[in-house]
Amino acid sequence: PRVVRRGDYAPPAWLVPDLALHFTLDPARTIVRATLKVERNGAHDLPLLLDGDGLELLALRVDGAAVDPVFAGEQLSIALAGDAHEIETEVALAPERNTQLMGLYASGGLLCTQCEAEGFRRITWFPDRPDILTRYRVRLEADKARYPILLSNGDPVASGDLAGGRHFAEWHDPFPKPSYLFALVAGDLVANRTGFVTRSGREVSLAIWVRAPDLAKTDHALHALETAMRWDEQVYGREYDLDVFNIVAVDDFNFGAMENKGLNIFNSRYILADPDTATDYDYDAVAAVVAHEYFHNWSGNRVTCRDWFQLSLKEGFTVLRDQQFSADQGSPAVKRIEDVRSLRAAQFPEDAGPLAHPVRPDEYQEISNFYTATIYNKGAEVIRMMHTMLGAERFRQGADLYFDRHDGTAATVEDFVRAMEDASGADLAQFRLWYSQAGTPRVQALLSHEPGDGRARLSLRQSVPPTPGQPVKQPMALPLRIKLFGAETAAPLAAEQLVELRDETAEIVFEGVSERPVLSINRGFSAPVIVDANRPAADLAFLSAHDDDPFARYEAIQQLMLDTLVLGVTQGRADHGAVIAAVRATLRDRALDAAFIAEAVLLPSESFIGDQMAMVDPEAIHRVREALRRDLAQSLAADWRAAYEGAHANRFEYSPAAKGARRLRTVSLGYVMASGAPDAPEIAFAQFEAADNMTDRQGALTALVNSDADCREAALDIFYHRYSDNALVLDKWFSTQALATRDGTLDRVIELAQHRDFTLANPNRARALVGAFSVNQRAFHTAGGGGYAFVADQLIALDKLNPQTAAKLVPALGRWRRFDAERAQAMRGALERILAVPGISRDMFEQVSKSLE
Ligand code: B3K
Ligand code: ZN
Repeated sequence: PRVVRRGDYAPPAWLVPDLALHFTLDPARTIVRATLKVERNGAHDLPLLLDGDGLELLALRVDGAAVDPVFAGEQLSIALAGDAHEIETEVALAPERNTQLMGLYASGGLLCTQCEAEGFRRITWFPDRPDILTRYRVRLEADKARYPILLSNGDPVASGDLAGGRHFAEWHDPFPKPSYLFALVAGDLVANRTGFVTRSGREVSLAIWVRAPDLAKTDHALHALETAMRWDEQVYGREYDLDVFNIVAVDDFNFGAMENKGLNIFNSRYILADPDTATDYDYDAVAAVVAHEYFHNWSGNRVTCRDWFQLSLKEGFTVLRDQQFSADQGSPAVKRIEDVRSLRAAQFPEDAGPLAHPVRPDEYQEISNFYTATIYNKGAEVIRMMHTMLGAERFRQGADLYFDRHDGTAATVEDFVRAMEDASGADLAQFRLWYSQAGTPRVQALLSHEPGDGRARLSLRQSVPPTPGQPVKQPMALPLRIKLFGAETAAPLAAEQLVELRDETAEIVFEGVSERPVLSINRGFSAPVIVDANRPAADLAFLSAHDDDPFARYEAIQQLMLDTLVLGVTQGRADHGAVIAAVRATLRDRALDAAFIAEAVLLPSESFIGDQMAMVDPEAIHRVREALRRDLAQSLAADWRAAYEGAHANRFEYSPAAKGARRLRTVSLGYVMASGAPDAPEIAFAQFEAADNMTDRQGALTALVNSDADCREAALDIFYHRYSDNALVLDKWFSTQALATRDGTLDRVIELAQHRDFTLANPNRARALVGAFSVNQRAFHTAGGGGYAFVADQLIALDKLNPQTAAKLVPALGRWRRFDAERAQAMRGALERILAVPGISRDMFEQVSKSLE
């Protein structure tokens, strides 16, 4: 296989300062004419190399004269004598046959593009690498009735009618950009518009483009966009720079959204929201993704990446920025809890498995496989640690310096870290290991107390586990926020400290500690590490009631639950008393807000419990977790009813308080159902029917689908018929069943794959069934290997259509080392079967072969 290495980077031999693109759009056969102005970059006699993929080359001219194409591997090689030339190409493409959804493709009557990372080469011959910054002029021609709206990057400069019912539009983007940020959209679209005046007085016209029936579902996204634009001015001093900002929603999209300059293209699930069809989770995700793509205008577009090894430069930073934004819109504590939960659910397992890679990888076969939780979420944590160590003010100075220094260029991770150092005076030499070493560091923390001399000693020891290609690791720089509380008085024994652990071991001495201290460590999740503090249940219960850091409080109760569950699985039994008491106290604490309570009282997921064990026993984990759930449900039956009633929101409102109430209501409903109370299904069904919003409706449906209640099938039918014309809600219908914790889920999922509404051609639908099922630990690992065989069949079929989306679903099968011999063998068998398919894509080959190693 082709391997691309970071160390092989060389600056481009030729630059392309200007590009004119002319599209004659047609779904069956689109003609693209490109005129590239190229300039020799430095003294050399290398040819110009252009990338192309699946293009039918119709013409090639150099300085106006036709030439015969010469190919060097997949590239077009053009020998040029002078220092500046004009290259013209003409190619044909078939957007309607593009099932990969990379390059120019058709989606629900629209034509649209996706170019990141290497899709532009599927549109025209071009040096498709992010360090070539080009000014684009684009002319689009299309049938006017079918494609009345024609959009591209930058500002509109001309439009008009042509013969034969056709029309044209011309767009000019004044900002030189890498090819991965190119976009066009053609279609029958309507816009939800508003104006925005930037703080320096630029008037920007904002528009969200959708098909007419969806227009009523765009207010939330548009409002989020305005809020994000204002926030970036206030918090990062970053202003928008064009006269228009367009967003288009499309139904077929490989991931969430794309930050093309001035023309963001979104998966419709991250734009469309109304109370009847979107949950609170969806509303939050819409706002977060709209903000994320908008923030890329600076962190990604104005300053872009030199090469794809630097991907986290834009993604890690932009994720941090969207997390900070979302925290500012609601409860920062709950946002932090959610972010850490998803880091642990997606990134920690990645770091612990065969696909582990550093935040700045050293090599790849297919870059699409590196849009990972490590690049995004761990990358965000790494920058968050700099924020923690430098403080908000110095961090902002570092960010300003970074933007000023590198505006209009393609930069590196090293440039970012150096700007932070130069602006703050901090030494981040050792800290850089976070970019080069993979694996989640572990910290052992041991607190001892000598009442006689009033001293407490905290010994810390860190280790970073080996990962593929990195057997030995150096100690990292870990910022740990630490505080001690008195076990009797519940008072803090000293102010919080920010300890920077740099060596393998360290000892911190606290003076004047007269009462027994309780350790609160990694508060706010200040470092993305696994802390093993071995605290007894009593200390965790204490912290869950008294810690003044909300994250630490959440963490304490979750650790208590986790310890109890792991003990239950490994020892066959565990005392539930401490968990029940802690949950009772949390539920009854009037000072806590509902959203926090809902997060805190939810048991760790089956897969997170599995992640704690060297050998995962999915059935035992399910049994032990269900037993604790039932015990909690029955012991606190009255409390759950009270919480359920108390969290009754009257009419739908999207506010932090109303969201929190709905969340607690759904979590409580889950416990009411788990108690086995005879009236529980009726309560759930009543909520299902009476709900005036999707959060309550789907919450009730989930509770029913997870149960054996008779009305579960009726609820599923009602839901299906009510929303049968809404693809995004049907996705929920599929995923709710694929995630079900009850018996028989595998059979149901196999059946659903035959359903008339199931298709692998739509990535959202494929993920809703196959993706959701593969993270349902118990069902996916059903004894006999049927889950693995099912997923392998689906991935083999999907790879033929859409390799990128298929390859994303491989990691579940790659966890075979953590399962018993029989399961491991069946998982490997499934991987080997995929690998043996003739014509397997590069995307799948890389993921599957690495998973087998
Ligand atoms: N930059 C895009 C992701 C592109 C993924 C390509 N495989 C969206 C984002 O992160 O904002
Ligand atoms: Zn991004």
